[in-house]
Amino acid sequence: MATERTLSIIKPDAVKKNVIGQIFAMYEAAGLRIAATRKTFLTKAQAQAFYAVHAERPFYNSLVEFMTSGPVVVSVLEGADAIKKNREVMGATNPAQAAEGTIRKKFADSIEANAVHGSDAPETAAVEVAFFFPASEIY
Ligand code: IDP
Ligand code: MG
Repeated sequence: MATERTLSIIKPDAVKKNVIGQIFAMYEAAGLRIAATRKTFLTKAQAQAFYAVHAERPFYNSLVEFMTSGPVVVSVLEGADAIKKNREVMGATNPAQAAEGTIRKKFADSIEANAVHGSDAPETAAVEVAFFFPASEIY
């Protein structure tokens, strides 16, 4: 299995719940290393750009509002098969469908306020990692 990097965002709902450490522990228990991390507060322009792929979706404006409603924690996770492994530990987009033991089952409130973001493929992971971190800040 290839060593990969993927982007995680702990979303405003989970940051408000004070569960950053619990989510980091779930990444680490899944064999993912935190290669870079930063707490930040997305501007509207940043949230719009990050989710530009969803611009035509009915939930886009609401998603941008939500993602700018409080601070987030952006991280680069690294490990064998990291992109897929992170999607597994995250759980389904809709927490009502998320498996037991996943981050979204444990911490998500709704299909929108669903605790975490994770890149979905190698191409998007590369773009999303570079969106937040220069190579010199990833270890
Ligand atoms: P993902 O985060 O599991 O990859 P995507 O389909 O890429 O899910 O959607 C991006 C984000 O948009 C979701 O994590 C969630 O916050 C929000 N979202 C997705 N579908 C809906 C919806 O039907 N209503 C409201 N928000 C949604
Ligand atoms: Mg997605």
